Amino acid sequence: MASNRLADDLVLPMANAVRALAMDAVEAANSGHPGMPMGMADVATILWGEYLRFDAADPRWPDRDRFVLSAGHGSMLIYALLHLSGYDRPTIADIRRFRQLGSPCAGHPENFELPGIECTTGPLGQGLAMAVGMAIAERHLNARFGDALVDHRTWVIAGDGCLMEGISHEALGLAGHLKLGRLKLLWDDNGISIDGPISVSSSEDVPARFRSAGWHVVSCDGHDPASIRAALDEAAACDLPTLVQCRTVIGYGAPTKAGSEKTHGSPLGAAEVEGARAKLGWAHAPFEIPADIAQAWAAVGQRSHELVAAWEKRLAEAPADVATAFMNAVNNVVPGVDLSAFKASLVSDAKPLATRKSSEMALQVLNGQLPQLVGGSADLTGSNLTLTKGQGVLSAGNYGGRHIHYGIREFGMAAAMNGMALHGGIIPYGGTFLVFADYCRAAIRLSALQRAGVIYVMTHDSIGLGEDGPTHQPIEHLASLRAMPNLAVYRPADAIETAECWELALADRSRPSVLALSRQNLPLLRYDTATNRSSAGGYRLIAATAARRVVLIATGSEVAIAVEAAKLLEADGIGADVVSMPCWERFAEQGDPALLPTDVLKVSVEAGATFGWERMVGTDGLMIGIDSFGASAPAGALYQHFGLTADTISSRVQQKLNKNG
Ligand SMILES: Cc1ncc(C[n+]2csc(CCOP(=O)(O)OP(=O)(O)O)c2C)c(N)n1
Ligand SMILES: [Mg+2]
Repeated sequence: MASNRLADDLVLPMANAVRALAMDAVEAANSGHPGMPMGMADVATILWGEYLRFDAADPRWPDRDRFVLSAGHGSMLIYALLHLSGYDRPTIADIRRFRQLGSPCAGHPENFELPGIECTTGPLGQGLAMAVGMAIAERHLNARFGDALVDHRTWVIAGDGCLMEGISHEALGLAGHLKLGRLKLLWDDNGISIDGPISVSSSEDVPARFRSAGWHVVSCDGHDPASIRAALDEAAACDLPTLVQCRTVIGYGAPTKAGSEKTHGSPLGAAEVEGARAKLGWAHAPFEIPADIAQAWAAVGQRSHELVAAWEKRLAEAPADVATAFMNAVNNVVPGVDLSAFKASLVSDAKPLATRKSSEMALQVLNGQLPQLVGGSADLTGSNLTLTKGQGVLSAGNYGGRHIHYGIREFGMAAAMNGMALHGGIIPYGGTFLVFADYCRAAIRLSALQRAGVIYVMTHDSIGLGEDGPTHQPIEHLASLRAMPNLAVYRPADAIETAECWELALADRSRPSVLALSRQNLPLLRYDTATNRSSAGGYRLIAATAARRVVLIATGSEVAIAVEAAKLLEADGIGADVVSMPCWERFAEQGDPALLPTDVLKVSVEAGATFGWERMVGTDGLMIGIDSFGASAPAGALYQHFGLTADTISSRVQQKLNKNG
């Protein structure tokens, strides 16, 4: 099955080169995790040396196998593999500066630092869940472009921690259901985590768990090349997702600490390192790789040259439109979308629509224009309105479908979408209720950190969802999402803004977006469609008629209420601007600060926590929102109860103006 075998007498010294670099780099940094790379060095050497299809000279070859180090704390493993197999970076100088400011060899592997690092890992379990997304992307693109262009595997190394995390349940359940046979998970079964033996906290039968989810399971002695090869052969040949249980010794080679949690996350110390060198028969100075081993490793990085050349030839022979569509997809080139006719139809109909509904209508058009859009929902398809006509469902029997039933797996969905976006070729969007953004939050954070342009369709975005009550009503969610760096949070006010926010989210390929959408109908507020006014983050929707004394700043469903409140104020001779602010982040980047003048009362109106609105209204402004949990009642009654009505807003503004004198 493997394309070639490493010479038997080379496997151990090649693996020892990995071990030595891991020990030495952790020693130099006086911090890091030597145990995992030392334990998995033999498995990784055989995987990279004989199975993984990659070309160090062409790290972005679209049909490369994906390798995910889900146990990201073992980052020195991947840095050593990349360096030894001949990637331009990391250099040995980079590795000497492991974990230091400016070194691409960060504490945990970061996809934006080094080609060859497919995703950022460290938060345990998420690497595995992202790999599921990569494996979905591979099958989907295979269905779209055929075996000639897309035919690769996704290999993951995960530790006990990854498999103990709850997200592993979601990830392996989804992978088993979708029969992702190209996904191969190598479990570093060393029986140890930070607190000591795994038995202090877990008694579960991990292989049985995988089997029950539809995976094939093989096991091997992770320090015996023949056993590793037999397991990897079986895994590679199997058309089910496969768990390869690799029984290993953490810190393998360390004379007194091997097999103990002491090797997990701290330097071994000079004496132990010296002892390990002796035990492993590695007589070389720190960071020094002898020429024969360096050469053997360099050959590993070059062994797929012919595969790449053959693939390039197939690409060149493909019909021009197919080749262009493929390269545009994998390079994340988003051809301009055209929603002008759609926006014109919204204006001519001018009927009230929930923004989740206008999102669905926009998607109907967008899905026709952008074949790389792949949607989905965590079992709320009919509520999130993410599935459009003709999109087709992606399933084990139809990988070409473009909508995924993720099941009730919000975190798994979000992480899978990260994997799809990072694999390339797909722009993923997926839905759940905004309140469950918290279930996805750790993956949203990784979208942002990894610069992955995932689009989160989060509906039922306030008390406006009504009767489901406070468990389902987001309060602090907008504020908490806005607090996250490199995430654009959109809360459109009507159908036109919804279309605009979709345009912006699609164009933004290096940061994720959240679209917070209403369950309830909202009137059309915008009749001008020539320019995308949401792109500035906030804009003056209505200008004061009387002398301006107030600026009302609102988002989403509260913009229409602010417009009514402004009318009441104007009727009393108080001039009021209304600013619609669908996206704070864009407003900070390119909004017009003159919209928020210092000499008038500024008032925020949003059906959520007021936390943070001081930024817009100042400490002397007025913040109208909800700083408690919601309640169970019809939406209209809740808006009354929480004072989010034109009457209440207008009288609170007048009180504040009177008090200010
Ligand atoms: C979500 C998450 N929780 C906690 C940690 C901190 N952490 C890093 S490694 C680790 C133990 C992992 O055990 P295992 O996967 O068995 O790694 P090994 O000790 O075998 O290298 C923990 C708790 C983390 N990185 N991510
Ligand atoms: Mg372990």
